[in-house]
Amino acid sequence: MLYPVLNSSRTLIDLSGIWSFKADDGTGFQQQWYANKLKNPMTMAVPASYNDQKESIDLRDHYGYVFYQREIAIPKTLEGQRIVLRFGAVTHYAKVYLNGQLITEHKGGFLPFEVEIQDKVKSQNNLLTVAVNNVVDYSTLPVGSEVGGNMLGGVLPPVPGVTPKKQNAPNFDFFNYAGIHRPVKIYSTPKKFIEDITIVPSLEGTKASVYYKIDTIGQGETTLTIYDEEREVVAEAKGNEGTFIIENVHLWQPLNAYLYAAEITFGEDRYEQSFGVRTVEVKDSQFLINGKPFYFKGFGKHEDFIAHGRGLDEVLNVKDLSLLRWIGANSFRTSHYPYSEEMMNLCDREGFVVIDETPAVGVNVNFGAMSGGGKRDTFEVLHTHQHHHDVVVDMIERDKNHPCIVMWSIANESDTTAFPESSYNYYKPLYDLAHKVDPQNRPVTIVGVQGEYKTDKTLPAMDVICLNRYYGWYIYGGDLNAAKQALSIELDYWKTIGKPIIFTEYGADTVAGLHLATPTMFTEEYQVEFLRANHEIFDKYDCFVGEHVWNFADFQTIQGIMRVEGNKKGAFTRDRRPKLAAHYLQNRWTQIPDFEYK
Ligand code: BDP
Repeated sequence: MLYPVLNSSRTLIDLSGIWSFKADDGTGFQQQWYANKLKNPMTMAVPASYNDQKESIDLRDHYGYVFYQREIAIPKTLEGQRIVLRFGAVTHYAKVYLNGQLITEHKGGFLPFEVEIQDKVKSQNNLLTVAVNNVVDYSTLPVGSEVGGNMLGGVLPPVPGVTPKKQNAPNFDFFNYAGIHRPVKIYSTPKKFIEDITIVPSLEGTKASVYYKIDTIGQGETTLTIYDEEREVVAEAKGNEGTFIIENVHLWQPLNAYLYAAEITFGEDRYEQSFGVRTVEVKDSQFLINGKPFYFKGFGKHEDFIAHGRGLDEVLNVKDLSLLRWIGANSFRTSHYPYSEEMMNLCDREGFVVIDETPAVGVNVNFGAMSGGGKRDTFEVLHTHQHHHDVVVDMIERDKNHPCIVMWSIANESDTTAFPESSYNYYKPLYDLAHKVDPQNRPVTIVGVQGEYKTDKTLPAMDVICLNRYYGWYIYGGDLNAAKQALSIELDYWKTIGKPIIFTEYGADTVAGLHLATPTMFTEEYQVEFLRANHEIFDKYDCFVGEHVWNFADFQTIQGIMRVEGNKKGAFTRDRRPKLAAHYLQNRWTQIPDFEYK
């Protein structure tokens, strides 16, 4: 799906701003709130999560639907054009009404969707209503418990006769922010238009051979003109599918990006698609970018900030990449959902290397909110199969042209060990699907949870072994010698698989400003010693090709006895102040080269 743009053939209208808003009290659909102006609405900024915009625990913990509303108008100059209403992301389920009519629905909170409206819209006073559902359950990604419980909640049994309020029980460790999280836009195209663009560069010595495919609707001629960064024409082509050559190509390199622009015309329509030329390959136990062994330095992150929750914030994105550069990082994982298109565009320009992850987190009924009693087969209890298939396809279709993305992660910490056969049967088709759908055929992985690793059949079937491990925190917390021994024992096992290993999470909760000369858990000194202990072991293994600390910054979670106003494993605080560990990491990472460390 193309990112919406403004150019000489396409108009772009941004609907960001203050919308009317009302949380459903159970009567919203019955009384057809979408058919008329909301009665006594509150104000709500879009794009952003609604949860933290107002002082109200009921709104913060709201369960179910909310209604967003505003009027839209379409300039008369757009008559005769195709007009599209597009949502960057609505979390988790959206029903969109125009003038009281349902015009589209969408499941999944982290990917875009759109609907043509030229035949449904008047020029003035169109009532646009978006009903948004935040419920997470056995069919959604991420997954929520349907029987209550809270991943971080109380440990004592409930008291008979007490009715707690109905709340989501996320089976994941981040706040279940909801709302219209990414921009809502109207764009126009001519009636005959460019629908999709696929670009697949490959390298032949000093030149690039670039396969392209343009999907168009209607009859017309397609032309391509390829520009370099100086806006010099470096190649031209005609037709909807083919190959062009770029001589003396500039490679897209980590932290040294180079972007070409493909200007495509089709009849009256035009679209400019940027792309980079770089190769990605897993060979033996190395991860090669442009043919050289790459070492991942960086973090798992979150889209998370004060007041706007998970809403798009381009200032924060620029700031975060600036901090990543400052600390000597070269990469991050979009834990635990695909990040905004704006962030992926920015990473293309800045050269950050990205592992792109689906929202499949909590696919594990023997874990967190859903564990209790004997082990159950996750893949029999949950019915996420079709939706999981859809998000893999939609994520790759959205992100396929980004040079910054070097690997797909199809899930985080799923139940790959308790029922290894069921897990393999669930994930192997998704792994194959990701390879099939991706025209660039990037490596595919799943991020593995700490547990009985020797029984796992799923992780060894992936291209890269990605491990989340908490030796020195959830296990052997405070005993770093034991942590190092256990870590070595585990890495000795994974080494035998013969694939590259990346630690996609390791980290220690740390309260900023809490210091002790003798490092104990939660102090800034312990976080440094924890990292140092892990690194001592990582450096002994040639097949260990990447370290992503959990987490880049402190982030919000549900309230509960395990978290003090959120998860505190950040190297930075939630407002982006460096902890002691950030300085330690800067010292280490600026000495580790991006290539050929191992
Ligand atoms: C892992 C999860 C991550 C959590 C982290 C933690 O992948 O989402 O936030 O552990 O406990 O289980 O801090």
